[in-house]
Amino acid sequence: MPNDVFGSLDPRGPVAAEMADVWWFMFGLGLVVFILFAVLLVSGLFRDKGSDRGMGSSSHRWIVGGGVVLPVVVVTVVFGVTLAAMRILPVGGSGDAVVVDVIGHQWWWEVHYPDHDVTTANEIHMPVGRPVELRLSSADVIHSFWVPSLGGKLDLLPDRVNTMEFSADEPGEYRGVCAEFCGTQHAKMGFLAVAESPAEFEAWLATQSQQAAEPVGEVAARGREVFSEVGCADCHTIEGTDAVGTTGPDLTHLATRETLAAATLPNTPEHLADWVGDPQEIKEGVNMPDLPIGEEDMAALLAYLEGLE
Ligand code: HEC
Ligand SMILES: [Cu+2]
Repeated sequence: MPNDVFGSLDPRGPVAAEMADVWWFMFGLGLVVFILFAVLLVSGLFRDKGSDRGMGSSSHRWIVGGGVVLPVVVVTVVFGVTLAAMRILPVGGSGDAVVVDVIGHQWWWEVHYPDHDVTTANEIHMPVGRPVELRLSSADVIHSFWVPSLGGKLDLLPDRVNTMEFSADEPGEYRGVCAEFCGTQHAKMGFLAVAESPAEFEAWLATQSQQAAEPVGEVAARGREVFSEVGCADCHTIEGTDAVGTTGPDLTHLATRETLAAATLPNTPEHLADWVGDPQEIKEGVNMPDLPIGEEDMAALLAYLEGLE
């Protein structure tokens, strides 16, 4: 699980930094207007009533100034500052960007690196300092992609691809969320953006582009059979085996991931057993059934899954 959970006001990348600057500017401006308003209100309350007589034209000026001129000036300034910030936001297409296709599902994230033939889920690895071009779409309903500390936030739509870029200034694990209500388990649709050194990123790509590890030992080998027998293979792909389902996440390198079920649980043997044994208990309504599996077969299955490095 991420040990660094930053918010949008603690930016870790240029896009998020620009957005945070605009936020602070608007906050400051709002504060000034608020104080001005409060001072006028209080001074009006304590004014001597008698002195109001004959001030018709001055109250007119207050209404035009405070009700029309001031809002127009404030909104125009905010508009200008926002436009200036938007100009530096990349919208895709910079030459050396890492291209990542992200497909939203109820309630997890499918992640592809088309240039490297890599597929994973709920984890986006990225080299520090290099832009990532995200091509976002959805397999079902509308979702929204958001990593607060890296910036962005863009909808994933079923019928088109939305593109956005961001990058990270320093290594770290940045939590992302689905920011558009997409069904009962919307709140458990998280992911990690993992920013690492270019060398670590290349090593990660090299691992992920390989086929699944062969099971070590008899128990794990039996686990691979169980995976097909009980129907896991209908929904999950494990490269290099006959499991080619696409309803659920690709499990080829499951053991290298930090979380399970879209950043809902840390990826430990205990949580893996809980999840496979009773996914409906952890994410009610999830598109993975509770399958009846005998104790011995379950132990074999878990041994196999834990070996998928
Ligand atoms: C009907 C389709 C279906 C079947 C059958 C199925 N799964 Fe899943 N599985 C899913 C879906 C969908 C998810 C994603 C759930 C989520 O996070 O919302 C998932 C998630 C998982 C995950 C977590 C992956 C991750 O990276 O977060 C594991 C592990 C897993 N399944 C293992 C299994 C095993 C083992 C079996 C067989 C006992 C199995 N699944 C059967 C659909 C299925
Ligand atoms: Cu969603």
